Amino acid sequence: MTDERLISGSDGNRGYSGIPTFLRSKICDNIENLNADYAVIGVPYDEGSPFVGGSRFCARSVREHSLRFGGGAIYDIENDKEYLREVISTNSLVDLGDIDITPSRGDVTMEKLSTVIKKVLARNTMPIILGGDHTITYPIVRAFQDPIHVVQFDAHIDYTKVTEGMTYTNSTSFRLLHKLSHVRSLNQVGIRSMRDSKSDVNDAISNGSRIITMPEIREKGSENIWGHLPSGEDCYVTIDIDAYDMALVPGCVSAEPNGFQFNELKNALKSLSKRMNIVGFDFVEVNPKLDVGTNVTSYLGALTVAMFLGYIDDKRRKRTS
Ligand SMILES: [Mn+2]
Repeated sequence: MTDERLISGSDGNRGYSGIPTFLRSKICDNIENLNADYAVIGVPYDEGSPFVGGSRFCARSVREHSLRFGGGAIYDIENDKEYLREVISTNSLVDLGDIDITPSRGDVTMEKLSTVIKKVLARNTMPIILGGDHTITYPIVRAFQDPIHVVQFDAHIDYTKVTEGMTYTNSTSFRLLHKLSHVRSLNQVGIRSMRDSKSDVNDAISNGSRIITMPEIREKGSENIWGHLPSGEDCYVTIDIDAYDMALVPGCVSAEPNGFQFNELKNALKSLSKRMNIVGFDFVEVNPKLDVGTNVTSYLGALTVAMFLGYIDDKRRKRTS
């Protein structure tokens, strides 16, 4: 028994064992001591969801399903390549836990979120944020100071006007962040919902948004849709799980047909990370309470976040080596 471990802390040795931090990364519980390339932050907030609540459990469930990636790396047989091995083994990815939530005070909670993102950026660490609903992208983006392009993968433009004082909702986020002076461009990709209004779409376009629809993505190929973005500039990315096709995401309240297939989103993220300097990203809108028994939507979320982080890190390593 001498060389066997009796207890494993956050490490675990099976998909169902260990304390669920993202990809079993170490917990950093004092942001002032943060010393890592990447930090995961959960935002268990769904008070901005006007329809069915439950995405407050998204971050926890995505973390849990990230434990299923064992072996200390993400391996892609399609190009026989391992991602994140060095990141994981050197603890350059850490998990900061969740934003402290003040229930029924979205304004207070979102102020905390902006403050945390500012502190993470001040430590020269890339924030990776797990929602929560899509409200969170506006408070995140406003915490950045340098000019950035914003790329939103989504079925909806989330561009409604603020009415009845409802600032922090998942449908107003992109109208609000589009007004921020450091947002150089807004690129809304995969938009297809017939619940978006013509007037909101017109507003987005007249404010300069580049909307890329599914027919355009399929005509060009999802790796060839970034030609309008100035190569190498800073870019923040947000991925709404409903960018994926309805059939792939049973645990998503806002799912729509004719969305991204897995390989299409994979190629879009890979090519975007090559072209732009990604400075952070968020992943939102999984509702584990609606999911099927295997929680495939959370698993798809964990896979998407880990894969995109792998592409971002791969590019950073090539640049510094
Ligand atoms: Mn959205």
